[in-house]
Amino acid sequence: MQGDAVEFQVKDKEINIKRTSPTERFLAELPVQVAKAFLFDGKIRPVAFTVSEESLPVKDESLLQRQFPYMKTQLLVVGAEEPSDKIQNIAGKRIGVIFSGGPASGGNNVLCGILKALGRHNTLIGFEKGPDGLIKGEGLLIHSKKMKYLINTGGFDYLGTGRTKIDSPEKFAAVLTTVQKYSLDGIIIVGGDDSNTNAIELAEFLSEQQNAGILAKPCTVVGVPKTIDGDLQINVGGKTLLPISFGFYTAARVYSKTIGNLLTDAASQGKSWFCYKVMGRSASHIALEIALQTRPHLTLISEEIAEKKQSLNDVVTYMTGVVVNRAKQGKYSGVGVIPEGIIEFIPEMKMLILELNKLSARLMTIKEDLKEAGILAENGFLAEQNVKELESQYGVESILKHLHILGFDYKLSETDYVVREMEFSTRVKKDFIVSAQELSDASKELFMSLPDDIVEAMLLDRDDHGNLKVSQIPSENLLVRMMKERIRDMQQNPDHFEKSGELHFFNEAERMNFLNFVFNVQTGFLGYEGRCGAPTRFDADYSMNLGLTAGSLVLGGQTGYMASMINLSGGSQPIGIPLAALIHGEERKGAVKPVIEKALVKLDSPAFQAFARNRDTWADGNSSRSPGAIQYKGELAAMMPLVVALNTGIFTMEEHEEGKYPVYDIGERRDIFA
Ligand code: FBP
Repeated sequence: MQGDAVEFQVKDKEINIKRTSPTERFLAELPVQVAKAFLFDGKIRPVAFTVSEESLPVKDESLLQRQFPYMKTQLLVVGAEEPSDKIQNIAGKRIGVIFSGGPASGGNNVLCGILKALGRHNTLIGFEKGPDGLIKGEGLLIHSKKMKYLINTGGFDYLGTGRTKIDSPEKFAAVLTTVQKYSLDGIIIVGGDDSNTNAIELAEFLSEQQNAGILAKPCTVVGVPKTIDGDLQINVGGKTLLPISFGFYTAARVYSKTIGNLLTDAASQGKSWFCYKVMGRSASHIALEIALQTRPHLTLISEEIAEKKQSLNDVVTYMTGVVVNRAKQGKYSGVGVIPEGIIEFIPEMKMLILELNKLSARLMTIKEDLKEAGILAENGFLAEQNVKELESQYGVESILKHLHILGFDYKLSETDYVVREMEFSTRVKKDFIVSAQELSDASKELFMSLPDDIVEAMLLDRDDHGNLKVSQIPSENLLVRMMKERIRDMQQNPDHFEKSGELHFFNEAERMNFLNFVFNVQTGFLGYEGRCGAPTRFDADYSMNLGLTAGSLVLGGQTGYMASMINLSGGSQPIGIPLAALIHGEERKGAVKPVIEKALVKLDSPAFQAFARNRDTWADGNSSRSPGAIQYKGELAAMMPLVVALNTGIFTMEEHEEGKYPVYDIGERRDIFA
């Protein structure tokens, strides 16, 4: 049983954030905006939340009842009836915190916000390397002296992060031990959709433990919306409850600066194209924000491709069309933006990935079984064992087939199979997979036609949450290769393409421009360089306030909620969003699992509509923009993400056309050390 006064030891880790550059020193002093709700007599304090009348519509009622009976679905708001001095006098609480998933700028400001909310009489304990830290159970003290090193820095380099899913009875039991060891009253999980799924599952589990009398006091769990992907956005009945996740804007601005520079380069040299993939996993919010910021010649939005059921061939036809139209006008350079997750949105690729995912999930089970049976050793495998015992389960044929797909060769001796790990060539791996007869005919054909680098990336192990590692798939190379082939065919046989209607020249000059065109193209990937830059002022302020909200939620004993700030251009207010309302069933690792639904780009959203209305004009290249470096001083520092400004009605595209920019207003600018 967990007692109230457990003695505990917490490591005080030396901080490795040195802040020696002039910019870092400047940012250490930069005050952040704090919402009025958190200001009491000029001091930053936690707020008390009350349960609003409003219940959010749930996505899957029966799933909720089955899996999350303890979780609530009402919104939490700062209400007048709950006196804030009560929460401000709370003392002796111990709150754990982890970062989870990929890094995003603003994470350290979340820590500062939580610290500020907890005040001097409660304790914040960080666990390193994400959920693994909670499982391992070695906490470190995060105290206010660290704030001057952490505030307004990018990255998670103080606490670290990880992608482990808390998904087995052993892992849950280990977290319970950590909760008991540190006598935790709350845990804050700073993460994306998968990490917030971890949060609600842990919230439910810890509620059960308390109800069963195993935990003597409640330990609540609260999430903070983090991810550069921007796919945590919540809008219910036209009301924005979560405008964006923190970290999105910084990453998008870092990439926009580079795309803006490439646009200027393309216009300067006039002879090369740049086709860049940009991070964002599934959703294309980042690609859309970059497009609105820089107006490149060509941008793909995955959600549109899926909605219009465009095939790989259709996508290549569209892209080639933009390049060829420019070439006809003698414009031989340009910039294309490709969203990271595109491959999963092209219907035939999606089908292939689903089939490969199923195969991969089964292979993992078989691999575990083979290990358990001693046929495969833990570390690198060289085992000479009789496989007879597995015969009854899978049949020898099946084992051998799967061993091949897993990358193992075998030899049959008198009594034993000798199994050995092999580096098979991609060609051989492809043959094994196809011979396993697990793919449909259409997928088989597509799979065999894909180049080796794409196949290799598709066969990589899935992450702990069952996600394909889309950042490793060089989709930009695949598309460019296909465009090159198409343009070469067109140039070799223009009459044929003219007859089929795919090529049209208004005059001889256009024809000559096209025939003389050499499609020089460089590809690139903008990804990791955007995740840990110093936060924009928007992210710095927003994440600090999310930290204050999360700290207030745990102090108030709320569980299964995600911190959010609404009304970003009007002073801003903190709210708590019930995670239960965001859960739906989704296929992961070959089975349907409860997960938080990702917010994808909506084709009827004002941000997408603004892009769609203008992209043909932007293809021309005369309207491209270069947003330049992130600003910290002056009016440009107050800029906010265009997708948020457009989607929440803060700003219109017409104002953007006029050269105005959207600004946010969270509250009052404060030196948080005071
Ligand atoms: P989170 O959603 O966990 O914040 O991660 C976002 C992301 O940066 C994606 O855009 C990208 O696909 C992925 O992480 C890359 O992950 P990894 O760091 O494991 O390579």
